[in-house]
Amino acid sequence: MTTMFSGASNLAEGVDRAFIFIFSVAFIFIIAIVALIFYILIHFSRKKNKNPQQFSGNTTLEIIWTVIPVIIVLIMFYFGWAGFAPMRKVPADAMPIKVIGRMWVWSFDYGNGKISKDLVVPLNKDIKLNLYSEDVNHGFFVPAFRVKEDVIPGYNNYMWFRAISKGTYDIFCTEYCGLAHSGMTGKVIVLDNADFDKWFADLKVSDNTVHPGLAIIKQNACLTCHSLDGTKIIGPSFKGIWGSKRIVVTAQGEKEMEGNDEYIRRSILDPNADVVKGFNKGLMQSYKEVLKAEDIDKIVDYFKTAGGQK
Ligand code: HEC
Ligand SMILES: [Cu+2]
Repeated sequence: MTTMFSGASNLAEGVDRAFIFIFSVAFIFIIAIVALIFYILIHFSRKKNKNPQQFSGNTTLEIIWTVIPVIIVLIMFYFGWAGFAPMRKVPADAMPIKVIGRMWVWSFDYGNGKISKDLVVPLNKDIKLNLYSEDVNHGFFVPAFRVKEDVIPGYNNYMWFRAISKGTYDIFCTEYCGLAHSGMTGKVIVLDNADFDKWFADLKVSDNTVHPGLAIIKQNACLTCHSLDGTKIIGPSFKGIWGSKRIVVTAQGEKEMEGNDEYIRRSILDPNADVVKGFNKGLMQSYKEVLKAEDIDKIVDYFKTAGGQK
């Protein structure tokens, strides 16, 4: 069935209806106003009207140009409200998924041990997204679903939707959240129920061509801030991190630290305790809530055995 509404979620139609109405009114008005300008320019030109006249007050006209816009604006409000109200009414049996925004990556926690960087959802099922930020303000936006909500640290925001057509759709961050904000994108993948169940039950990390520690580093987007080839990005490169010396700034002053097991663990769990000299405090957030102890073991092992390179 093709209609004028092409959004991929149940909420899209309400948004599109408001948009189409407001756009049509604006379109009709711009045509009418421009036409009127030309009419007045020609009809009331000096050539045709040698003697200027003074007018004042016209009650009929004033009533018309007050009442008609009020009605139009109230209709806009009606469409806006009718599209918006259902967005805040989450069905009681919606499937909850936790969305975590952090500089500059989205991740989706399904609560069964499955954490994904794509939002995978079953077709025609109500989904509730609980939106959390680990650091600054982000905005979670799926244009094809016509849903968008702010993701604010310390405030548990939410959204819901039901995907109504299979496919892959873009996710964007719509609050400027720092250097790589424009790269803070993702995908929503809408699957059949059977495919979704298979995906949902499969808990192993699929990428086995790379070191498991590197796979975890990639999944958690550590590489938006850390390179593997020695280049400084936002943080120090991982290249040669194992066994090397660096100066760190602590509350007690500067000291030299070696890139060993204990230091790397602390850097990941409590990044702002020892801040590498020449880099900024407060950019890297703790991964205490994100990485399991065995994930960190794998990262440490990757640094130890592969030296933090490809
Ligand atoms: C938003 C940017 C950012 C992200 C994402 C990030 N880091 Fe960092 N990281 C930094 C900065 C900046 C520093 C240096 C300041 C400090 O020590 O806190 C740092 C320091 C480190 C250090 C110490 C490096 C050294 O040479 O002493 C390690 C280890 C580390 N990060 C690991 C990770 C891991 C693992 C991840 C992903 C799970 C990660 N970081 C994600 C910004 C980031
Ligand atoms: Cu963001």
